[in-house]
Amino acid sequence: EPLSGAYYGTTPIYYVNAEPHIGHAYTTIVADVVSRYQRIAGRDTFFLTGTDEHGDKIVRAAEKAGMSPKAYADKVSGLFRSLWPKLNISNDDFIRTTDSDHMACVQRILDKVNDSGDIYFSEYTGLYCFGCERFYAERELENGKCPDHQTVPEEIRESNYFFRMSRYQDWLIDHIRKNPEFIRPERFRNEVLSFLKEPLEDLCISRPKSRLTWGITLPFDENYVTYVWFDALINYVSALDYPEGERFRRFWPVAQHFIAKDILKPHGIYWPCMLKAAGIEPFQHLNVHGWWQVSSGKMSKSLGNVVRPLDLVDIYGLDAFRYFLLREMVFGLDSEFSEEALVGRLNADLANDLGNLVSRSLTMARKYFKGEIPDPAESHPEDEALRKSALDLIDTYADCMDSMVFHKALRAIWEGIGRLNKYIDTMAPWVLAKSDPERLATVMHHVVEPLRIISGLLWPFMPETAEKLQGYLGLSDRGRDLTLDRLKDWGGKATTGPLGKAVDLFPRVEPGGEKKPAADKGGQKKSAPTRAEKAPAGDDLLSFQAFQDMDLRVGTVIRAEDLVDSKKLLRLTVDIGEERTVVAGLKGHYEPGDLVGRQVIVVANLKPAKLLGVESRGMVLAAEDEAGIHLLAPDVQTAVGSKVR
Ligand code: ME8
Repeated sequence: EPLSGAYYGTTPIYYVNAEPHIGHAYTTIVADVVSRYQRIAGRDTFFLTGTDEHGDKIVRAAEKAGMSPKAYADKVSGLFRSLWPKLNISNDDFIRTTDSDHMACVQRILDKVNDSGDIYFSEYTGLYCFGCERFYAERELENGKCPDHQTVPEEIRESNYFFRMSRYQDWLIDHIRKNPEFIRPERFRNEVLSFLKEPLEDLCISRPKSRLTWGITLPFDENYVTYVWFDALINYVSALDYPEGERFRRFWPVAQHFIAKDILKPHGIYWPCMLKAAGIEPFQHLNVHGWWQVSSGKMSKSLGNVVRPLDLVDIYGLDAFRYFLLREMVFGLDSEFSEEALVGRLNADLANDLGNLVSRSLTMARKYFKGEIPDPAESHPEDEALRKSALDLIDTYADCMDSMVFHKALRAIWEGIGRLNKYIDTMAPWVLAKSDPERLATVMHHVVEPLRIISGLLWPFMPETAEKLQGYLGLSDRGRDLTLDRLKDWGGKATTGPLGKAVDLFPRVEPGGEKKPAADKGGQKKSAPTRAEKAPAGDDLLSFQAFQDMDLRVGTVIRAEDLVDSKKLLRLTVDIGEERTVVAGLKGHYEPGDLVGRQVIVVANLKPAKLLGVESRGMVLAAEDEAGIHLLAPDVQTAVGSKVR
């Protein structure tokens, strides 16, 4: 739906009983990506994160650490606060529930709800889980145990204050039904609705000070502190200076919360009811994602399977980490975290697709025009098609971002990268450089403009990389100033200066983080290796035996056919003393007819592989440069089957 000119996004405020791990990093990065997106969409944005510091859980963790709750909360809250800049999180505020403004705001809301008759005092006996800090109804337990902690809850009898949540059940069901996007994606909306089929119980919102003192004192009974969730949820409005604040007026109507499914119930049920009781409009959207899991379990401190964000950032770089989290997880579903998958994406999507595109484009712009591309001449249909697809990409991207399907937004950008790489291959600027300088300028324009668009769309995800790229492209508008509207301004020349030199944006890596030696880049690199690239040293050197193990043979192509379903592949039949079928990526570089009779070098002892249903038994050797792919062959006709040494 159309948003107004403002946007407000929040993360959960994290408990200070444990160090941040990639689960916390994920939600916060998602909220950051969306905030940055909203900024380039031209909206006035406010982005909030913070820490949740009261309650039993924190007291127990502090005791374990031999510290007072306040000193302990200061320390761990500080860990979160100092982590975020390292992940390039652009939050506008960081709230702590121990802030005096927040505490005063909670008391004000409690008074208001109490005055309107929605709070009552009552004796209660119930099953209490200390891990969750809440009472459980029998039917919520699994085999008598807390479903989250797998511990048997303790029976506790005490007098407490209760919030008449049951009063708002019908209103809430109605609100969720009328606003299908209130809780999204849909599976979580359904989960809340199905929970609301049972009668809603009132919520116990106090803890006697005899049991817990680390909390906000109830304004109407100083023998009690506020239940931690009734305290914590209010952060979302206290940070906006509810009720009088200008921020509250401006941003509350467009509030969006980001959480994982573990805290769906407090956010999907308690919070809207609390707001209603306090006379505050409901938030706009609750965006719920799944869990990052490690070896199929939820990450948790007690299981000792925590993945620490900074360890990964140190090894692979921040933007690769941010990209991976957003590309890999489907928002709303669980994902398995694996370092191999991260490395795979880094090498394939970042080093190969994006890195190569940027480096070859800028290299050509500098080589052919010293970075100043002249005005384009008349465009051809292929240029028009590329331009249209690049502009359409902006809309597709915005749709995906508005509906929280980040992996699709990224996939769309990578399809754009693929189209641009293909356009370069087809237009072959290196050929035009020799034959048609005017056409070359037009083509290079159609390379640079989509790159500018891609840099802008990448900024929310990978701010550092995008700004680097915008620098190479000589753009005067960068980062948040390069808005979606500006991106649509194709060829808006005023913003473009001379193109700079691209450094290796994303070096390829091995799992564990070793950068691959330059000579190993092989086919990934489009430009010819220079003399400056040294041979790898030590362990990276190939043994003589390893080379000997390769069975390289001279062969003669006896048949070559088009594989109709493939954009790249031809099927060759090669005589190497016996007939071999070899599927090779030569389409577009060689006409099948021209290959027959040619000599080639075949890797003869390669494991067979099925490509498009054809079994390929071997590979042909070729060299690659800007002009394309060139088959290797002996320099005089040589007997088929001869070994290459
Ligand atoms: O619940 N996968 O704080 P918390 C994905 N203080 N996200 C994860 C995750 C995982 N494995 N683990 C944690 C609290 N998260 C309350 C919130 S809000 C008013 C009060 C993320 O420190 C995810 O966002 O336990 C989840 O909802 C949140 O951390 C829970 O953080």
